[in-house]
Amino acid sequence: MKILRLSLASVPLLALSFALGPAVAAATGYSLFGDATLSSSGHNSNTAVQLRSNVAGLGQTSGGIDFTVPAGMTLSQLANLSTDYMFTEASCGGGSPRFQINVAGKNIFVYLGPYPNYTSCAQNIWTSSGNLLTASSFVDTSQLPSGTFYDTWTSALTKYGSSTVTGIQLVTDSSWTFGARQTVLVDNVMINGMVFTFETGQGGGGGGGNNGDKEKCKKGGWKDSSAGPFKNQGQCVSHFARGGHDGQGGQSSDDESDNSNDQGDNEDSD
Ligand SMILES: [Ca+2]
Repeated sequence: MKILRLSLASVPLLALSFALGPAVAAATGYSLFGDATLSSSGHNSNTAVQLRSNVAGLGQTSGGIDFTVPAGMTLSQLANLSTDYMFTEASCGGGSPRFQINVAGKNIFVYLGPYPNYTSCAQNIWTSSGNLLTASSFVDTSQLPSGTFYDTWTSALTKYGSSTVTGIQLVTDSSWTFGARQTVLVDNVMINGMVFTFETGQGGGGGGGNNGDKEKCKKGGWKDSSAGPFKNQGQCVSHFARGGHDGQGGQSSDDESDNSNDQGDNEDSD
């Protein structure tokens, strides 16, 4: 649990990791579909994603998150899959919520909730799935050749380990089994080393300086900023306000044109 609780101080670390390699880059790579919305009640945080399955005729009957995975990743390279979740309406059952691991144009399903029925999830309490892909974890490979509903992850890897994973979704769509709306909040989805916290500005979009980066200067974030070192918050804000190119981060090679004495001029700008 502790490992999933990203504090504000972790944000610059994520940004740094982004700069060093692709592993964390996809932490911002997700999209919502169906009845899925950002919710202001995250797990020890400001934001989660609310997924809903509405009964037929009263809205969309499914909601989900589509995660971007690293290009070329094979099933055998997938070692960790988990999420925090909390039901606010109905429960788990009827085959959802579930992760869908896309391989060979089909899905491997990984169900949330207690084995073997994946039913009777509690309401209004955050629960961590733990890693759903341990060697003895059960996954549903019945869509694939030689697959079966209760397949172990080890067995799945033996059969399909070299297959490319083209995407991963987290879906809920079981209103049909409850005859009522099914609503679940999910947060801190972990796919290998990538953690999706759904917080505003997570990862900064990877596109260089912007307002999201500027925000990270606040509340002491300037001390840990990977773009630094900075002398104070104002200098950090100023750096990103200029698009991250003012040379205060030590890369002053070709920025002489606008170096009009920018030391300390923004210390109280916010
Ligand atoms: Ca969150």
